[in-house]
Amino acid sequence: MSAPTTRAELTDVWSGYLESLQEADEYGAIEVATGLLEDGVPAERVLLDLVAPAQAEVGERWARNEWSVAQEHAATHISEQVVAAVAAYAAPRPTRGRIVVACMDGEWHALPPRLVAEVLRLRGWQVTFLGASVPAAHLVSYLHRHDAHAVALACALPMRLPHAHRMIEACRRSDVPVVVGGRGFGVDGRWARRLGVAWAPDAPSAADLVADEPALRRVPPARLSHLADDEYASLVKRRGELIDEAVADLRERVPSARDYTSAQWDSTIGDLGYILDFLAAALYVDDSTLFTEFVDWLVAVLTSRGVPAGAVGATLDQYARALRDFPRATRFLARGRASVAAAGSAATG
Ligand code: B12
Repeated sequence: MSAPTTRAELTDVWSGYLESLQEADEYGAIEVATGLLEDGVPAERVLLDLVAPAQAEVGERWARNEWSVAQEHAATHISEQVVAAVAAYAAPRPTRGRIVVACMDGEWHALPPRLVAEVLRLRGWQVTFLGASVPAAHLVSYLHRHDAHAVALACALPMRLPHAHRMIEACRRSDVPVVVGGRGFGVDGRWARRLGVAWAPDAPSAADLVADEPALRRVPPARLSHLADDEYASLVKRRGELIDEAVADLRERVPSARDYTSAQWDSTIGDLGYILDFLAAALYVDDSTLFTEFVDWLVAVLTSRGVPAGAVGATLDQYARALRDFPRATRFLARGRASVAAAGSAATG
């Protein structure tokens, strides 16, 4: 068989690959990837047209409750092994400066930036991959000790954007140019622009950008004057108290909540916290769509697990009562509420 030459042809191989992920067949998955390399498919394509879309599909199956968390973890582990096998096969020698690649503090999605790191390596850069959740202070001290041409920071969850901003600023103080990426900055990178930082939609664009230092340094300033209203800071300060109030409200409103197991409470409190963290991030970048996109996602995930959309709506109402003195938060919560109502009527329809 000749080597697949188009993305569509790779897609055929992809279904076999996905089956290996589903069956947790590590050797099968590695064989598919190395088979492509042996057939002459460039390593970069194997990473970006096979491993990356398969991982996105893993996420969709988890979100639809078709795959368990354990299946997702097994598949992700296999993808990591595949990336390592592809990197070992290609074994590029660095001819250019050092790029430090790291996840934002609190960010555990290390595989997407790992793919970026390998693509940068394939393009000749010497890459130091620091992996998941790197505290800002440690990143900065690393940058002080090692001469870096640029730092590439990853963020998969928009709720980490305020942390991302602090980290970007910390790197800038070390005079190292920063490029960011990952779905946390929005599909079109609009929240990166708000934070005043260079953004790349994918690994090849990141590679082009780091090769163009003037472009990397030529970024418009952050537009965050709305933070003067203090809503973001006050919400963060009141986070614990707001969750306690929402739990009390839930106990009163939903009699069956009194019989929740501790695991059910853990996940409920986790969701109550996520709602606030996404609301806080939306306030930080002053964009209600960050919050409504999250609400849509949460409703879809919960309804696929048998939790009605109304449960999210009632929590948003509770937060809206508690935050009635916060005009922007009130507006964002109302938009989230409308999104829940739309999802509810779509489900009924
Ligand atoms: C694997 C995975 C995990 C693993 C990560 C392990 C690891 N080693 O990476 C674990 C189990 C830790 C995890 C945890 C969680 N996850 Co998760 N995860 C995923 C999953 C399935 C795959 C991620 C991946 O590898 N994607 C493949 C890459 C290639 O795709 P990509 O992001 O588009 O990357 C490209 C570009 O964005 C860009 N890019 C990416 N990063 C960077 C960085 C730079 C610097 C640059 C320049 C470019 C760039 O280049 C890439 C290649 O071209 C995604 C689904 C998805 N669609 O991605 C969910 C997903 C991201 N997770 C999700 C969620 C909700 C979570 C949790 C909150 C779940 C929970 N309740 O605990 C936690 C949060 C943990 C945390 N604080 O970080 C949601 C996020 C939804 C949302 N509304 O934001 C997703 C989308 C799943 C879903 N469909 O609902 N997750």
